[in-house]
Amino acid sequence: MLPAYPLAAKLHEGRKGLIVGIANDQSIAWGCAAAFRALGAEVAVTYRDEKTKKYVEPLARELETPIFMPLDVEAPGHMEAVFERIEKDWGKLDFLVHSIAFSPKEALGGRVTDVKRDGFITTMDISCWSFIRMAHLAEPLMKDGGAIFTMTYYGSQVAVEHYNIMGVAKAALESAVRYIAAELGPKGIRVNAISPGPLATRAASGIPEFDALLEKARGKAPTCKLVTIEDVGLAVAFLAHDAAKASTGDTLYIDGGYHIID
Ligand code: 0WD
Repeated sequence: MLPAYPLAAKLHEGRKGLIVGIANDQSIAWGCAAAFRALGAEVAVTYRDEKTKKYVEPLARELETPIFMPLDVEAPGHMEAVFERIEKDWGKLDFLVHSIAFSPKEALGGRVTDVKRDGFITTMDISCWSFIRMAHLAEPLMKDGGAIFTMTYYGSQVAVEHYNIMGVAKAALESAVRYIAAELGPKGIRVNAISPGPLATRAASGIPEFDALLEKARGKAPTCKLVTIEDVGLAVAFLAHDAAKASTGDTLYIDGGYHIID
């Protein structure tokens, strides 16, 4: 069920956005899609492959999404096909949420010092380059300006145990956000990274000892709580609104204040 937010206005009525990275109803991307839809936006949704389609399809129905397409960022032409369809059906795009990351088990599970070239390239390709490419494809559709988001994690800033090569990819991603924000800012396109605290999603299940990370987050965050996908979704929807029109190029932490505590 879509959440009923205590906000009188449909803040995103008439706006159209693309959300990439829903794997199931625990996904951060689902939290974002639900928030945008509840606030009046139309959302296009993608699924990675036939396996994930069956989990994403009912969610797409709930969102009344008019564009529901496969998108594997490693598959040649997939990204282009999604943006072409958006161009054809909508002729514009107001916001884009990139919420995907992947690292092969042997790359993620080992030391950064030992990472093999293949694992490094796949990690960077799916977790960072796909964002750069999507920003490139979104630019011509954001004729009246727009807002672009990607998901990062604190392991980009400090060495977080078990986060390993993904921390390196997230540091590159945050840097890409700054450069793209600088480049697209004059066109009224804002670009931000969102850095949520740990959430028990499918992607997170690939990180060894993730439960310990959750416990640490709960214990250290000034709010004494874990964040939820609803928290992240609402923050992204707020940042996509003109109310946040002076915010770009930043990494916004939605982590209950975890990162400010030593
Ligand atoms: O604690 C967490 N869960 C945090 C996640 C804390 C801070 C940041 N993040 C980030 C992740 O690094 C990622 O960038 O948030 C983003 C979304 O992650 P999530 O919501 O935790 O993960 P999940 O629900 O598993 O969705 C990630 C999805 C994949 O799911 P599956 O389970 O099907 O691998 O990323 C997608 C896919 O749907 N994905 C791809 N999509 C297109 N092409 C690809 C690909 N090649 N690879 C993965």
